[in-house]
This record gives sequence, C-alpha cells and structure tokens, in this order.
Amino acid sequence: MLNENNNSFQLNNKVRFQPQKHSQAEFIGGIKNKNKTILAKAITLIESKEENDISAANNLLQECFSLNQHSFRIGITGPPGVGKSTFIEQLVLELHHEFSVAVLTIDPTSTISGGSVLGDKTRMEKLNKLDSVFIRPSPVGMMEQGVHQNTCDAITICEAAGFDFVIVETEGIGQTELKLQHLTDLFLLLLSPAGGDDLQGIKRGVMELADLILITKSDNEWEKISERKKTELLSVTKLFPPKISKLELEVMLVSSLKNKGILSVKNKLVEIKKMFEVTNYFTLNREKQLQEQFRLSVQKIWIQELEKKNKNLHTAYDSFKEKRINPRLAAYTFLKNNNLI
Ligand SMILES: Nc1nc2c(ncn2[C@@H]2O[C@H](COP(=O)(O)OP(=O)(O)OP(=O)(O)O)[C@@H](O)[C@H]2O)c(=O)[nH]1
Ligand SMILES: [Mg+2]
Repeated sequence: MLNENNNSFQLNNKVRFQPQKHSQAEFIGGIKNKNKTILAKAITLIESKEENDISAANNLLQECFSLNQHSFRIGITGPPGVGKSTFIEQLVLELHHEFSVAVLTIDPTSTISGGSVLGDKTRMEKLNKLDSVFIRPSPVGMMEQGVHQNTCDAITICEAAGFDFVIVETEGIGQTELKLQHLTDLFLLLLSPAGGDDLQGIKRGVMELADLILITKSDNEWEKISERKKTELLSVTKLFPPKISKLELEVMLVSSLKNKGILSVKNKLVEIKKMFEVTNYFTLNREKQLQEQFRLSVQKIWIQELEKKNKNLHTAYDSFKEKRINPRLAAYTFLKNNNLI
C-alpha cells in the first residue's frame, strides 16, 4: 500500500523504504556539498540488497573513491554501555568548531524510513543540529550481516564528502574490532572503571590494537578507581610490542557527563592527525588497508562463485561428514584438481 505522505509502502506489516531515485551526478553533487539528506540516501543505496541498486551503488562508490579525499578515520569501541555514544557527542562538540565530522554509529533501536534513520532521538541530539556534523546510525541487524562491507562503503561516502574526521562507533569486543582496524587510522578503546575483571575479559588482541585507551565515567566516586585502573592498564600495556605508527599507547581518564578530559583527548587526536600526515604513515596505512580490503573481497567473491558454480566443492564438504579428509589437504586437493593453483 502506498503511503503518499512519507513515500514508503507497507508490506507484511513492515514499512519498507521506497528510495527516491537520484542520478549519479545528483548524488555526487549532494555528497560534495555535505548535503545530509543526500548523504543518508547514498548510504541507504549502498546498503541495499536489491538487484537494481547494486550496480548504481558500485558506480557511485567508484566515483566517490576516485575523488581521493582523506578523512582522519577514528574507530571507537568498547563494551556495551561503557559510554561510547555520550563520549562521541562530547568529543564532536569540541571538534566541530574547527572541523567537519561524520559519525557512523550502530543504533540498536533504529529503523530506516524515507532514506533517513529513525532512531532513539535522544542520542546525540545536540550533534544533529550542527551544520558541520553528519550522523548516520545503522540499524544493528544490518551491521551484523555485513559489518565490514557496509561500514567500509559508508566511510567511502563520508570521505568523498570531505569530512575532516570520520568517527565509527562499534559495540562489543571481538571479531568486528579486528576488522575495524582495516578501516580506520586510529583505534580508541573505551573501558569503564567498574568491573575489575575487565582486563581478563578483554582480549589481549583488542588491547594491542588500541592506540588510545580511555577510562570513561571517571567522575564522582569512580575517580579514584579510574586512577588505579589506569596504573593497572599501563603495567599491562607497556609489555606490548611497538606499533608501526610509532604511537605510544596512552591511557586517559574522561568523564563525558562532567566534560572532563574531553578537550585533552580532542587535542591528542588533532596532534596524532598532524603527526600521521607529516610522517606519511597516513598514506602508507591506507595503502595497506586497501590491499587487505581487496584480499577480503577476493576471498569472499571467489568462494561465493565457487559454491555457485562448482559441484566439486560440495563433494568436498560432504567428505567432512565422514571425516574422510582433513580440511587443509581437502583445500589443496580441490584447488589443484581445478587448476586454481
Ligand atoms: N557517570 C557517568 N555516566 C556516564 C558517562 N558517560 C555515559 N554515562 C552513562 O552510561 C550509560 C551508557 O552510555 P552510552 O553513551 O549510551 O554508552 P554506549 O557505550 O554508547 O552504549 P551502547 O551503544 O548501548 O553500547 C548512560 O546511562 C550514560 O548516561 C560519564 O561520563 N559518567
Ligand atoms: Mg552507543
């Protein structure tokens, strides 16, 4: 049923988005002007799984990519409820005086309608009103299905728009963050002062990836506990191997509610951004990331195509039912038999 007011139609009781079509030139013009409506629609287009949208999305992404803009990309992660969104809001309130900022965040409550995301309106409300700031919450369900590709493509769109900073918030500690490092220039890990068992709970691998650790909610009765946690963290992290970027892992205390430590974090980020530009790490890292994204795409597309076309692959899968051959040998044999290696 067509709903004339909001340009959407109802299917199986779900409101589904009917995209208003734009030409590629309209999209690019809007993106370059940081037009928030067009930016949101462009991201909706690249997230679409409709057959008709895929080639338009690929063409748009290629043109965005060729604009060759460079945003400073910051990945922000941490356990649920640690204070990521509240921190990002305060940080961006500091950044927006000098810089344009795009924030890509996962909003568990949001749904898409008419090209914009209807989420929990109380989140980051102050940022929505700022001209130089674009916020795009992605519904969590969508991120689970393709956190890597969707986020990667949304970053490409924001970068083409010429935002100085692109901030990506992701939830949880695990697989996702390991991939996020291929997409961002700097990786911030947020931990709360509560829960002394955090250090064991957080995988060492995730802490090793962090460029900056922030202890959130360092206010009121938590202040002293935060200080202790900082000391504890520093004793663990000093054993980590040095980073290619030559950045020394730092631990900083913040309180977003009391606006404490936020300006210091902002200054630190600006300092690192300049350092990466001067040392050329920025460019080298981007090259490495593109190689990695290419490798991941080749792997994904190749295996999808093989599964579609090649029955022998399913014969190999069947052999595991009876544990006749170990997977490594099966892979070599399969690729050799098909002249792929
Ligand atoms: N005391 C104190 N509470 C805070 C601070 N920052 C955030 N909170 C509270 O912590 C709760 C979670 O904050 P969010 O910013 O939504 O945390 P999040 O990590 O984005 O949460 P998810 O996205 O749901 O994982 C809220 O009730 C905030 O008010 C802080 O600096 N101090
Ligand atoms: Mg959040």
